[in-house]
This record gives sequence, structure tokens and C-alpha cells, in this order.
Amino acid sequence: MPEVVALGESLVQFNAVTDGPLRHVTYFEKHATGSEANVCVALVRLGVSCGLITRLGTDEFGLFIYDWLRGEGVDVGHIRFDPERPTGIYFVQRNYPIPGVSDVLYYRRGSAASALSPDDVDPDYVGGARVFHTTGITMAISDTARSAALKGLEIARGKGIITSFDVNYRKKLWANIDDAINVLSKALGFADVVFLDEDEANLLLGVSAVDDVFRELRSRFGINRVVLKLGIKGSMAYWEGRVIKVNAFRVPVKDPIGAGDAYAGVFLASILRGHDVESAMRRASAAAAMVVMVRGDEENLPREDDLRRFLDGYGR
Ligand code: CKP
Ligand code: MG
Repeated sequence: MPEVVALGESLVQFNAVTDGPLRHVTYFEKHATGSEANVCVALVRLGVSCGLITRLGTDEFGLFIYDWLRGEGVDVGHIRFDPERPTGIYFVQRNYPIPGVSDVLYYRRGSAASALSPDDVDPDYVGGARVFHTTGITMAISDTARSAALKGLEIARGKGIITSFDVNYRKKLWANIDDAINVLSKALGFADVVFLDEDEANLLLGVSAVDDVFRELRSRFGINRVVLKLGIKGSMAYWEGRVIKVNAFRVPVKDPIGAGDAYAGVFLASILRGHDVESAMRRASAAAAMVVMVRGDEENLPREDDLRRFLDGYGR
């Protein structure tokens, strides 16, 4: 049984090789991505076993993702294939119109993973893990995927397994903002560990000052373990009464997509392997920096040795 079980859609990313508006981009690079899958690969690369519950099409892209995840050592035993539906894909436009910011164009409505349902969530599989992880993306892609994610969270909660939730608000995936607020708030009610950024805090809690965010999450949802990502300003955590701040590593950015998942995955792996929170945050920040230096979300996720070399060599 894997130590971590994650649930969510893995998609093929087509990342523009050149900067600028997609209408003028000719070449795209293909990558296996998707928030929860990224977290799985981050964990596995650091020696923490992880399984992904998802659905893929039987198309070429589904086969690519399956082989990729299997090759990385992610447990694929709970991935189902759906011959009727396609694997989700999306395109990434980089550095246009805002330098350093990427835009995504999703083709995922009706995807195989959007048909995820509570049937996909085996209570014994989730129950055998130490952590169950999912995100607000899974809450957004369909009603059935949302029910699956809530089932996973409920099972984990019931069995005393740590529930980890990354808010990952994606405006393009929600019909309206009120839906998003209601559903994501419901998910927070099941979360032990939460990852979010300032915009997401503002959306869900109506506050963005660090102390207010931590206080609201504690008083409204009883959450005692929070990581607030502040982009280039670094990250802060509220961890069982302690507040910790860690700076970000400044690196040349090719594509910021995937930074949050690198952070979450390496943070969870580090906590599970006995690092204190500050060390886990530092390692997670390093991994986020490593991932944004290239296109694709998973290729640059570090192994232990890469992480050590980055942390030792940074700024020398
Ligand atoms: O928050 P992040 O930039 O780390 O998330 C990136 C992932 O799942 C990316 O892989 C993409 O496929 C997605 O988030 C998404 O559905 O937006
Ligand atoms: Mg994120």
C-alpha cells in the first residue's frame, strides 16, 4: 500500500516552445502533468510511495501518461481506462502578455478523468495510506469527480489519516465564483493540511494578511497546519501554533506552472521523512524553483541528491 494516495486528473500539457501568443506558436513540447500527478511524482522521487486514483482515455495520451507515471514509480493500480472519453489536454502560452506569467488553454471538458466517481475510491486503498491528497481542481472538473474527492477526504478523516488539500483555484473551471467558494469551503472542512496562496485566501476567507489567514482557517475550519505561498516573497506556515517564514529562491523562470505542486509534494515528502517544518519549507521552495526553470511540471522534480546539490550550491 502506498504511503500517500492522491486523487485527481492527470493531463497532457503542450507547452509552447517559443514565447508569445499561441496563434503564432508553431512548436509545442509534450509533458505529463496534472496537479495531483505532479505531487505523486514529487513524492516518489524523494522515496515516498504514492498512488494516483484517476481515469485516463485509451487514446495515445492516456497511454503516454500511464507509462510515464508507471515509469516514475507511481502506483498505477487504481487508474482506470475509459475507452469512450478522451484524456484531458491543455496548451501553455508563456511570457505573453505578462512576462513571467503563463496562460493555459484547457481541452478537458468531458475528459476521462471528469467521469471520476465515488466508485473509483477504494476505502481499503485510501485507508492504507498515511496521507490522502487532493485539490480544488478535482472539486471543479465535474460533480462526480467532486464526490469522489469528498469521499476520499471523508474516508481518510474517518480513519485518522492526514488529509492534505491544495486549494488550487482555477477560475476557468468554475461556472461561477459562489460555487467555487461553497465547494472549496466544504473541502476545507475536511482538511488537516492546507496549501493556498494570497489570492485564494482572499477568495475563500475575505482576508489576505498572513495572520488573518491563519486565524480564519483556525477559527472557521479548525485547521492547524497551513502553508501560505507568497510567490517571490517566499512562503509562510502556521504549524500547530508556530509561524515560520522561508524565502523563495530566485531563479530564471521559463514557466511558473507546477511550482505549487512541486512545493506541496516535496513539503509532504519531507514532513513524512521527519524533517521539521522549516526544513520541509526550504526543500519545498527549492523544488519549486527547480521546476519553474524548465517547461513541464515533473521533469525537474528533484531526487534527494539533486535537492542537496541545489541547496548547497545556490547563491555560490
Ligand atoms: O499550482 P500549480 O501551478 O503547481 O499547478 C499546475 C497544474 O493540474 C498543471 O499540471 C495543470 O495541469 C493543473 O495544475 C491544472 O489543471 O490547472
Ligand atoms: Mg497550485
